[in-house]
Amino acid sequence: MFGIFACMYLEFSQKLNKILEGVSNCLIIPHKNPDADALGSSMALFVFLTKLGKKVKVILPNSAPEYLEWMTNKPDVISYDENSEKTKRYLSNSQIIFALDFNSLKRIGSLGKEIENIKTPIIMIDHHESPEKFSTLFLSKPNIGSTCEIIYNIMKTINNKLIDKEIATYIYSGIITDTGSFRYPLTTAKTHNITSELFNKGINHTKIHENIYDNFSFERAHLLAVALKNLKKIDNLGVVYTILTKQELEKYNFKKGDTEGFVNFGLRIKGVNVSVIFIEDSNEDIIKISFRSKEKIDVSKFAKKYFSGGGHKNASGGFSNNSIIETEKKFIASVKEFFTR
Ligand SMILES: [Mn+2]
Repeated sequence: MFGIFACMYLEFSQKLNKILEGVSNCLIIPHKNPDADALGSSMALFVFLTKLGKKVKVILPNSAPEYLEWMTNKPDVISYDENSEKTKRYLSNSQIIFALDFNSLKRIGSLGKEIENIKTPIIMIDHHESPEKFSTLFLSKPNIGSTCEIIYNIMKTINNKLIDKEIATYIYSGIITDTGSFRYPLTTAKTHNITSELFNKGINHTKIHENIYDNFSFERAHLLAVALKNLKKIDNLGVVYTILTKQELEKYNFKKGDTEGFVNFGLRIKGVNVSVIFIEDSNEDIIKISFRSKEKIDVSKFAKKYFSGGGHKNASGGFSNNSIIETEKKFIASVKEFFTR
């Protein structure tokens, strides 16, 4: 029907409010391998819509990592990979679908096929670059640090009084993870204003940080040590990278989410502007790649050009179908081509 780029919260929120008036069954879908922003925005909206008197379900394309299970531990939250029949039922019952923290159906894996041709209106709310057109109404704000910040503003516009401590806790979780605890460039005075409002809702910020960050298993700490030990640098270009092989992951009993944040450590080295991690995925038989960079360097362009990826300017992902050795070779050559121009 209509899409809106860079529209005002007020305009979007009013349109959404109007749509919600005629709707009682809502569905929320975040991206696959959900992080705290995807889950935070989904769970905040879940509670908010429930308080508005709606019946709400959340479908995760795959289940949340263990350290974020405290966010999703509710009977109305299911994962598609474990409940495909229930998912289909929920899909056919829903009158509106929210797509949160992603802007391309590729980001929800095989669940994308289930909603590709669905007639139910889809509302997309997201902050990644280059949104694809699969939604009925969308709010795309690549200049905002987290989807949680966007969804907070929408909820605040619709009914500020409904925002309680639980909602505030989810929102804070997404904000801190997607802003790197308020240090990434997209952190603004507005982000801090929102945080102040969340504090006034009674959040326990210390506890939230502990829940999200102080949750390493002993083996995960060892796996981090391996990732740091494997770190290599590409001379004079301020680029470092590391590799975790299948064998290393197995040795330290790798669980989904264990390598989260490892790539950021490379940026702590003086003079380093780009940090990359290659992780051999034995399930999908590909090498998953994460890219991080400092302010001016756009790794999403690099990821897109050489490794079929994309994402944000300073935080992107990609993959390779080749072997580790070939991938590493290609990477070094690409870095030399891309960063010496
Ligand atoms: Mn996000």
